[in-house]
Amino acid sequence: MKLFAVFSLAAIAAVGFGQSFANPTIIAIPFTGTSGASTPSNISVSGITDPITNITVDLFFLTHTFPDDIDVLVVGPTGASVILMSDVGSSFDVQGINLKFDDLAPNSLPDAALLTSGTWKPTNIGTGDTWTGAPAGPYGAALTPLYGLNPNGTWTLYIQDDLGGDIGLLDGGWQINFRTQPVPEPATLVALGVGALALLRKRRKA
Ligand SMILES: [Ca+2]
Ligand SMILES: [Ca+2]
Repeated sequence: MKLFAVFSLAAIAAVGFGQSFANPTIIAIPFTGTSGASTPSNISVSGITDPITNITVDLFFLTHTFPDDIDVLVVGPTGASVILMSDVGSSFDVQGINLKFDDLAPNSLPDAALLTSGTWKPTNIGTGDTWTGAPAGPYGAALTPLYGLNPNGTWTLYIQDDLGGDIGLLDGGWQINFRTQPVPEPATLVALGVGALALLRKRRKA
């Protein structure tokens, strides 16, 4: 049991902690323009003190009859931003797909093919996107530059539909996920080292 506890602490130190914050409110995506009463959609983040090693964002149950119309922007509490997806997926209808955005994903979303559920790099095709009510650009293209900024405060999702005709919705809202790397206190490191050494000695004697 004691050995397990030591290894568990080591494992936590290796992979870090995950914390997620969600806003499950449905966001309607109208023919064109911002998304009605639910936009901007806010998530309040608090209590993160350790350095961030990864940020991902989930969009839940996206349905749209012309995904190329959709532009999705996230703005953090410092004003730093990232375009999660814009002008991708062409005219291929999507129904209830789940998209996770992660800089570590192997691929970007397709410009001219069906969007499918999965983990993707933030993907923006073209330039010059605007979001009604959002801070002025320029906007970021990746999540990595946000890792070193204070994450506590209000994160805002803006969805713009940039062409008439064709509508959709984000039926499950969205979520932001942080992975943090605890900074061990020197005393904790010493205790871990002494504990592991004592266990090794004990096992050798046994
Ligand atoms: Ca449209
Ligand atoms: Ca674009």
